[in-house]
Amino acid sequence: MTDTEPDAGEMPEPDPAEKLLREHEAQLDELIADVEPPEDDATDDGVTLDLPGLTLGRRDLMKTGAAVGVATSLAGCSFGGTGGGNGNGNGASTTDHKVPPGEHDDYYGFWSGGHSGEVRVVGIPSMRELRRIPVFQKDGAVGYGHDEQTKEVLREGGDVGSVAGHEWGDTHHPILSESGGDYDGRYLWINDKVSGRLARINLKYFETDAITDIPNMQACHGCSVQSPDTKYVYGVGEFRVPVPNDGTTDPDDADSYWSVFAALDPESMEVVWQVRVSGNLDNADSDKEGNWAFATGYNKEEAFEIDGMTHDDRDNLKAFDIEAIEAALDAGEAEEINGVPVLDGRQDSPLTSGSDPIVHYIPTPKGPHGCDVEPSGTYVTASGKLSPTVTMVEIDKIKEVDDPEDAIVGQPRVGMGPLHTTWDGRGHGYTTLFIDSQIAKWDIEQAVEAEKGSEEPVVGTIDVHYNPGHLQAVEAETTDPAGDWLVTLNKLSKDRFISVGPIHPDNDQLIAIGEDAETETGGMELVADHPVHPEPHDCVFASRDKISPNNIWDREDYEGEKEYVTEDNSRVERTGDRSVEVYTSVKRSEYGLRDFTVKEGDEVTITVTNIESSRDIIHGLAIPQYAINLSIAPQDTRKVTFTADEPGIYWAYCTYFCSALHLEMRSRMIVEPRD
Ligand code: RUQ
Ligand code: CUA
Repeated sequence: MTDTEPDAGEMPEPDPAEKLLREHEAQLDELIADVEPPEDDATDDGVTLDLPGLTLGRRDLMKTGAAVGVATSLAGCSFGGTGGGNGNGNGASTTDHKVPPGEHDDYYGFWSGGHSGEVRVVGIPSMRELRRIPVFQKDGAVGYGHDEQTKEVLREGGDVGSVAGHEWGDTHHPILSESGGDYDGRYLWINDKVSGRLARINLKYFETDAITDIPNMQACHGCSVQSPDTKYVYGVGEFRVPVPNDGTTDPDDADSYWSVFAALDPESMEVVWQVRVSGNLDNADSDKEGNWAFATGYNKEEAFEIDGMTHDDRDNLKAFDIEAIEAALDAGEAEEINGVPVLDGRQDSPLTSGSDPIVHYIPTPKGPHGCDVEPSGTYVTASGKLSPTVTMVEIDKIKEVDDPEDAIVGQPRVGMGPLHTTWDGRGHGYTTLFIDSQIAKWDIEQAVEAEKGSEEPVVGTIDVHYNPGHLQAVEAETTDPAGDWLVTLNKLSKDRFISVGPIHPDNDQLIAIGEDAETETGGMELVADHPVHPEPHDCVFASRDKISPNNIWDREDYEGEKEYVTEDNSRVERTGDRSVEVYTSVKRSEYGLRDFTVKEGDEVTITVTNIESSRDIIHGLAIPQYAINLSIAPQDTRKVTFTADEPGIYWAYCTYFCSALHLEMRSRMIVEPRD
């Protein structure tokens, strides 16, 4: 008990983290209770994993592992009541992450916002939230989805409102465009796990400029770009869905459910190809040379319920051979389905056998989750989730070996519930341990040398609070990570902050990783806790000199037909019996038109230009009775079209406090009755 927790009466409540572990174990017990243990180590398709030093029986993976996890956690952690200190007892922080007033952060951090459907921009190391970029839903704060240009982005992404799931998004994996293996500051892509959608943010303006609704897919989960030059952007379809889903499918026919791996063109955002695979897909990454994409997955059983999904001992890591895929497309092997070419990459497809399979299925322990290629591009890792290990595949071996499992060259035992792995560029991996509530730091080369299943490669662990999902080190997805900071995105915060009611914030923690010390933590030092609105999943960091947004709009970048409206050409133009165009400039503290008159029933288009050229002077135009809410940045022009169906006089006002005369800054829309 800590004094920040509510008084639960006479009985002392079990320590929250301990309770969580017990619950988790109980869940695992329940999960495996009805499942027959396998007769031997063979899986249904006859693949066996002979890994010295590691028992991969089902009970070892799940039940025993959980028990070990509990023991380790109780011994190694100091749960609750330790305030902001480092749980491993290193005392006060010596690593200063504070950025003094007026000074700038070293890194841009881009965070997914989960089912808030947005992307957040956070400065590192201060952890200050700098902005939120709405992606999959309207946002009144910046007028996104209120003007015609951004309405069109949402419309293209699947008619907001016409499909229930398109009312919002669930963003997980932000990913930056690359040139030569480094971030080039042009774009950021983000998935939507609600629907099969992928969106692009233009980093010149930090605004969403495209959303693609990917056919044949529900739940675009993993998201990655093809290094080193962003040849493709990948969207990974997690759920298996009937194609077509028109009511003709036999619900029990697993073969009519699809999960696809999709490649999009980074510029046009069109789907270039899809590969249909066996089992569910999860996370993705690419190699560093443009030859491979990888995806973890689960439910190789293709079952519909959890007990069936967890029946076998193993799942697999899929390696997509880009050259073989492109050759198969050229050879006309694709079938066009709902407008996109689809290759059959299922395990029993002719395209996955022979000398040049388009997909290699590499067997792994059950339910691999995080899929991460380390900076040198030698190994791709699949973090165990249900196994206490990280599986390391040597990329160059994938094509060489006859038996795909021979490409597995390391399998360090890192702890309980490994989810995601990141890199410092000095030869270490860092893996989140969801069940242990820790991060394990391990040595990449030692992990290859050591016996599979050995704990030896682990050089230190640090407690985090609590239950981490993703973690990300600065610039870890480039070939040359900076290696000074790491952020862990913890799913639960529990007692870390004053209570704000039953829906708690998540807790993002900043960890200094610049020093490789021979301490219990291997030099990792916890330096800050940051509460976050639910629910970020992942983040990505770029050095601040790699991103250079515009501070005001450049007229050459206007999207579509838009006039730059000056004070002098502010005007009302009748374009038809029932249509009117209104053009107005805006500046501190007036609109080019102090009022404008239209007729009842007119279709009205208002075009507004912010003629300011001063940085950070934004103006709004709101007419609440007609749900008009524009935000116009300096030198930008935005439009909105609506029908003026109710006669009356309506104030149009500015929504940004832009000057001492902001309150007086008005215009009037007069809607005359049609006689
Ligand atoms: S997932 S907590 Cu959506 Cu990236 Cu692993
Ligand atoms: Cu413009 Cu207030």
